[in-house]
Amino acid sequence: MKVALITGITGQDGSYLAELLLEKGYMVHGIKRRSSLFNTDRIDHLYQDPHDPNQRLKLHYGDLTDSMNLTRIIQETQPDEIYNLGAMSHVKVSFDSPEYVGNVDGLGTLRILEAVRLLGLEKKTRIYQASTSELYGGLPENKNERGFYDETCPFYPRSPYGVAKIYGFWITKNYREAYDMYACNGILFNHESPRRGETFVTRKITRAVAKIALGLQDKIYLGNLEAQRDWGHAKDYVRMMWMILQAEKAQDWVIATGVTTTVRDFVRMAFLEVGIELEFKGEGVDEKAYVTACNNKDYQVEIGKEVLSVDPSYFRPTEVDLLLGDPTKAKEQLGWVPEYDLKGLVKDMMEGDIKLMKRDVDLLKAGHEILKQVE
Ligand code: NDP
Ligand code: GDR
Repeated sequence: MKVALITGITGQDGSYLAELLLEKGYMVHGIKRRSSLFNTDRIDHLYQDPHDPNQRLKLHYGDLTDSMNLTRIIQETQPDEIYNLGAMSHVKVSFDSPEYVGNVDGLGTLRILEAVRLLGLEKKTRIYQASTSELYGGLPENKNERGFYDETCPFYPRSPYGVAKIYGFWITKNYREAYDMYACNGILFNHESPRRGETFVTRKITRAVAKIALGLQDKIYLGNLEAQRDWGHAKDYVRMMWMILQAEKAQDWVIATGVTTTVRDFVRMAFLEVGIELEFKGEGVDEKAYVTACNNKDYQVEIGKEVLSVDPSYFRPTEVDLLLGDPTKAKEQLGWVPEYDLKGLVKDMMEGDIKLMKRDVDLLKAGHEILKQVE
């Protein structure tokens, strides 16, 4: 039985990857952080009784800032594959805690690589590093001749998160070259799902749209509506993480859809999913969106209602304006064929959030409190 170790197993990608690897018959070990509340919501459906002799999912307490802990877990589990997905992954928050993000997202990667090397596992253990399109920073002059970012384009990170991840990228490549380790970077563009963290823009939007449709919230406040992202579905992307580690030769790979969309259009698509049409008026910080039609009898949103305003507190000190990936290499060499397009992604996320928010409506009716926080 193949053995995998996933850092960040409690996150969006970690949860889908754990599902995939269990389906493939792996023994899956995951590192979770100690927290004062349960933080395993996304993997609770995979829980297995530790007393079951056939247990194939095992969680270990740990942290990417703790070398001794990581070394011990790797020694105990002797993994064939390590997926280093653990990170402080929020770009805006990285401006608030830049040192921490450097430690976890940058040095954390080194700790994994060095533990594998010190334990003499460098010929056994394959390592996947969760690199990111944030490395490119969205500079127009760095695109390839077709207008996309691919594996040959230069990097120019625009946040402490991007800068920390660039260390992770290069130290992975360096260990591959210096010690002949099988260590790969997946340069993944944005990928979302119903399990996406609630403060990333797509999920913030789909949650708010569901709440507005059901009368639980009046409006949504967002930052830069002009930003453009290449959004795919996390389920498709974790399949590629696995494929990357099955390739004959360790390399770095861009995984993207090749389509880019503004935040504004994502908002439009999410509202349309529940039959609500919008009109955007004004510019910059004065831009607002109003309901022009409501074509679904389940939702009673009045025509003319203001449902979106810009709040500059969500702007970033330095922004990545546009991301658009060129996945040609992964398509040709790994057979990358995503199942979801953007419309399918928005539909999946809206269905998930409508279901969740209907539960909130029922809770309210029964006299319970519901979570009011939107950011
Ligand atoms: P999430 O934020 O959903 O998950 C991050 C995971 O890392 C969580 O399990 C979190 O634990 C864990 N974590 C955070 N800090 C530490 C730490 N100090 N030690 C150990 N674990 C820690 O991210 P995603 O699932 O979306 O992304 C997975 C990886 O891919 C990340 O590295 C991200 O930077 C990268 N990435 C993501 C993209 C995307 O669009 N989703 C695109 C490109 C790269 P807890 O649950 O306790 O918070
Ligand atoms: P990103 O994702 O920074 O691309 O990083 P996020 O969803 O946070 O932002 C995307 C774009 O939307 C704009 N935006 C807002 N963003 C948030 N979070 N909240 C808002 O209210 C808002 N309004 C507008 C942002 O300015 C930005 O331009 C994600 C993370 O998953 C990273 O870990 C990963 O590496 C990259 O994707 C690829």
